[in-house]
Amino acid sequence: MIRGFKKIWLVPCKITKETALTLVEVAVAAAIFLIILLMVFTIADRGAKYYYTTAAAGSLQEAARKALDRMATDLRGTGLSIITDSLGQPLVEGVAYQEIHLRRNPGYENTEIPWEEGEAIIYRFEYEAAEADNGTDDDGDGLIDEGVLVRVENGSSVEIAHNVKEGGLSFTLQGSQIVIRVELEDIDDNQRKLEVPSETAVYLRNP
Ligand SMILES: [Ca+2]
Ligand SMILES: [Ca+2]
Repeated sequence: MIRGFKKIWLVPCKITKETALTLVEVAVAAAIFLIILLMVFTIADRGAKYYYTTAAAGSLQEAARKALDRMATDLRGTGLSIITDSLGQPLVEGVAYQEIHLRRNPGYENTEIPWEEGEAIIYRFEYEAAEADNGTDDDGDGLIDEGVLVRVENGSSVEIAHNVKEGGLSFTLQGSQIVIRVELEDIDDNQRKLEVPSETAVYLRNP
């Protein structure tokens, strides 16, 4: 009699215990699954952000490289005494100029270079058309007082780089070299501001 009672009493107890344990296991498993899922999404999101930032920085570097190559080609075809500042004065060593004027070598004539016949070229920074020099973002692109790098040849101008940071263009005479520096900026798809400085040094062959 007592044995029978024990049997009847113990069976439901065992089922309840097992059921409760299973529910706890399911809850724990679900929680672990959610945590793993969250971690995967976080890593994937970071990866996507890193990709967009790297891609945007890469395109800025490429744009700066093209502009630097263009300016370097012009500078290699000129002479140290031919390059002046915006007022026509010779460059002073170590001073960073934001605008330079030069003439390209048109070829030799009786062992002399008739510089006045070479193309007159100017490189300078100008503010974007819808952007004024006022410390605010007038055109709403997230960049403040950004500009363009302009190349003027015999009076006609061409923009050779956009998103140039204010003060981000300079030409510095160092010995017989000119160091050209361009800093471009942009806002990437993650709304992060990128600033990419690039520079190159050009050795001037002509005096
Ligand atoms: Ca702007
Ligand atoms: Ca502005």
